[in-house]
Amino acid sequence: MFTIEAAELLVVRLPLKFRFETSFGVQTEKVVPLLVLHGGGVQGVSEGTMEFAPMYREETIAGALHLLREVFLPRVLGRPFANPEALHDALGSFRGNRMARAMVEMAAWDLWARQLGVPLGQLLGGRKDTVEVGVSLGIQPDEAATVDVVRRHVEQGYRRIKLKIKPGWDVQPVRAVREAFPDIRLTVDANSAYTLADTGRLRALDAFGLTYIEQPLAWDDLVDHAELQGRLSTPLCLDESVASAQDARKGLALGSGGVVNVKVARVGGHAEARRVHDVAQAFGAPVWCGGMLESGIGRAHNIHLSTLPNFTLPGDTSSASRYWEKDVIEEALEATDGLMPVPQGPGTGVTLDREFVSRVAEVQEEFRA
Ligand code: OSB
Ligand code: MG
Repeated sequence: MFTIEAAELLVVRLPLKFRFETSFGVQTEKVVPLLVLHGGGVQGVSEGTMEFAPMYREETIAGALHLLREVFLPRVLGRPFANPEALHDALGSFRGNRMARAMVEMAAWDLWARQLGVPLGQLLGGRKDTVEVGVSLGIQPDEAATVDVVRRHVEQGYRRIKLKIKPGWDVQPVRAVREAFPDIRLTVDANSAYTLADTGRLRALDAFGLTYIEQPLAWDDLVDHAELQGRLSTPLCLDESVASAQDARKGLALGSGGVVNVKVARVGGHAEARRVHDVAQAFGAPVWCGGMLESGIGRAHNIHLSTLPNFTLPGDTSSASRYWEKDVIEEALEATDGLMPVPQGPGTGVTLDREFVSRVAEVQEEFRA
């Protein structure tokens, strides 16, 4: 049993060290909502991965703050729960808004794991000490810059390179990178920028030995992805269009793809992420852990989730120092030779840098049972 005695909602703004261009547009900073839950003398912390505008999925930071303040926190504060899954069920009657609900669920997993004195990954059923990681590289100004940024990350040992693509920026950069690096594990991510009318362009990518093509079609589509998959030899990987284990089952049963990108917050938290992992495993489909440019808090959650056995492809959880001059946690989360060590100790094993966070926070609110 655990009871959430108090909660803190914090919002910090972090400048990104690189310009991140995708088919959505350009990103140069990250607004990070953090939730701290207190209970039994310890605290659990989570990060929201929704954004200012509903570009990736439908959720927004403003919407999440409203729901946490007015709906979700009042529902869970002061109530005893047998485990984080019971807390998840208490929020289960609400529709959508999985990233906002995941903030409560993920912080509860961290709190619960700390109360039990067990690393989060172990509590979820994971067994690894390190997890394999790759990088997600934004759209570059030209082919030379693309090959250059790939070279720098290959030299750092990342186990997979993912290139962001969009119509008009796809075959050329992929060909240039494949010619320069014939043997690397290479993938592309379109963030829903194509339609079935682009089938010819996407088929041209079959020539480059990509491990998968991530989310080429609409964010809420499974049917057209199945049609496209029938016309391509490269496996499709579903990201945006899997919000639950049921979505994963439907997508894999329809043949909408052969690989699933699991983002813990997108599907509503660790319990549902584990169910997505299990469904994919039953279909013989590998999964990998996606990223949303997280601060150290979300990054640590991703690393622990990635210790489950069917995470057999490298994830997007690259070194925190790629993203931030100053992270919100005290520990460094750094990959060596493409291997990210799983933080040791109870829960996520990372510690909020309170001094830094209270200095830069734009929102700092407390809630009591
Ligand atoms: O589609 O995987 C995506 C970042 C923001 C929104 C969507 C995506 C991404 C990334 C970056 O690819 C992954 C990372 O480095 O965290
Ligand atoms: Mg993606």
